[in-house]
Amino acid sequence: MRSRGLARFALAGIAAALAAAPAFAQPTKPERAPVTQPEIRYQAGGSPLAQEEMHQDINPKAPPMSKAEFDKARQIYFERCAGCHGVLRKGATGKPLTPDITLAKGTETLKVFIKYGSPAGMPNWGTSGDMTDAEVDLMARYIQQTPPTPPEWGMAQMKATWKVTVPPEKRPKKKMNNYNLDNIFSTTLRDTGQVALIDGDTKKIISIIPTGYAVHISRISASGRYVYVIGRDGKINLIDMWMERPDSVAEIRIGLEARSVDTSKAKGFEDKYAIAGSYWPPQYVIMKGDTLEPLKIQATRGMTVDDQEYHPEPRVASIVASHFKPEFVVNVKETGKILMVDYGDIDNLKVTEIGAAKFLHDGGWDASKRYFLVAANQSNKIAVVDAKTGKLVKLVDVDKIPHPGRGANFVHPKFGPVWATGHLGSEKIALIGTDPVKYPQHAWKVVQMLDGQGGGNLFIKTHPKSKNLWVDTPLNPDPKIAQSVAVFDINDLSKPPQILPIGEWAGVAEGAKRIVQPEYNKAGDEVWFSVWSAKNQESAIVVVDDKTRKLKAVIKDPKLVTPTGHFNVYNTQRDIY
Ligand code: DHE
Repeated sequence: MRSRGLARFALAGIAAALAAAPAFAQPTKPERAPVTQPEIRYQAGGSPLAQEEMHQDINPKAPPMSKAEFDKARQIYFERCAGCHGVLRKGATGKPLTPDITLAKGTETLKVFIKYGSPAGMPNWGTSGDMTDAEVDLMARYIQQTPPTPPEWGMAQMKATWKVTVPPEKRPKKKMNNYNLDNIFSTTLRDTGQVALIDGDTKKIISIIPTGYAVHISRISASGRYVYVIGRDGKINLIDMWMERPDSVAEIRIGLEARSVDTSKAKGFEDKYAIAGSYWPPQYVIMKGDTLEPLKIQATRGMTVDDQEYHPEPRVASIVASHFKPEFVVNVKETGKILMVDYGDIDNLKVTEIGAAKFLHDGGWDASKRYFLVAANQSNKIAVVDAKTGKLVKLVDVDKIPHPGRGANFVHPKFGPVWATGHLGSEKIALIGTDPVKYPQHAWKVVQMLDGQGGGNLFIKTHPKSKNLWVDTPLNPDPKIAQSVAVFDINDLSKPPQILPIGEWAGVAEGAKRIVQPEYNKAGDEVWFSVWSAKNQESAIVVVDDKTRKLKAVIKDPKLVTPTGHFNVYNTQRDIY
């Protein structure tokens, strides 16, 4: 393997190639829309399952492979392909690559697609120089083998990885530092497996804390004392912000691959429980909030919402905590089900299962925090759930591959309160009415579509005190667009957005400089952006004055390696976005 960069996206578009290419028939009517480059770039992050030992099942019909070859190909598959095609290759957002399909194609045909790619989105691995001919041949043979299954991860495995480094009785009884905790940012340092705690007032790094592999998100406990950080490898770190120097006090591995964590927020349950969901095994676990002791594991395997077929690996995507009920909202990607998990009595757990739409991903509350809006990304829909009644309110059609992060809430001058999402697959920004009492005619409808800079949007943000709506486009293939952000004036949304060259402002010499995730400080008068370059290049954080839209500060430090998400304590704790 000569280069790992582009190769991370290998095979991600095989499904599209299978559907669209003449050799595989039906060239004129692909079953799925072609896979776009932003989609491939987004979904093909390496899976930690690449490191797991798995059993090789010899299928006499598949081309022979030695154990060494099988292990090498398995590693490549989990680093690049599993995100779209699934751990068991049964298809996820990409098509299935099970032996019944691939054996019929045969090695030579599969090799052509891996080597040359296809206009439908399959990268040209061989001709780009990312894969040698031998590696192309290896992968063509591998995807004809019986898919190996990674191990399960139950209570025994969780307990074996659970460590309380500072037990609750040895922790401070009050805040022991002078930091303004509300305005600290927990910033993901993706490729070093760390978070940086940054003081929002002084813009200085307080500490760098080792966490799981390719750490994904941070969430804050109801009291604001604890920060929970989860890595893609399912490792959670619990950080105590009351310590003289905030640090990790407990950790656990809740699965082999994961993305989501949250904490109980209802009255009487503040800081009591944490919950995390995993991609593999497909399950979620409720833990003690102050120690991460695992208490209850629930599987998510089951039937899909539409055709009601069994899905063996429905991944747990976003999880949020209700602010007024002892309930976690757990979004199960491949089955398209939203689970309202009542943690009021976890020995007699009550779970309300709401059928929504397949491929649930990320989402957030409306401004009243009664309604939860979540993207069913490959279904091009936003599902709206009423957390008070525990019912689906509406499936709202939006544009191609909505990706809200947690979305953005503001009061539209004409349509009243709206929640906004951008899209990975188009330049559109959809505004959905969220007030069924005062604006029933607009509720749960797309009341306006704005035109942003282009596709490849991941996150969108505003603040109750601001009149700006910020939209990033880090996955747009045009570097100029990926390195800048669009900002709309909420008072006059007919005006085109202003484009700010954040990457340029960072003063970083070279690098991808993708601008990702606008995040407000506590006061709502500054917006922070990560300038995300490669691991061996300089990255930065750029702080913009919200009112003037002018550069306010650039945070640079050799330790700020690949910053991506950042989470302001106050805003994250209270779900202000
Ligand atoms: Fe994320 C949130 C999954 C790639 C940065 N990401 C989420 C959530 C899920 C998810 C399920 C919602 C968590 C929640 O709210 O409980 N992300 C995935 C993937 O499966 C995917 C597509 C591929 C992968 O291999 O992981 C993926 N994500 C990325 C990235 O490449 C990003 C841009 C950079 C990075 O750090 O890896 C990225 N994801 C984020 C961020 C959030 C997130 C910053 C939190 C957004 C928020 O505002 O809450």
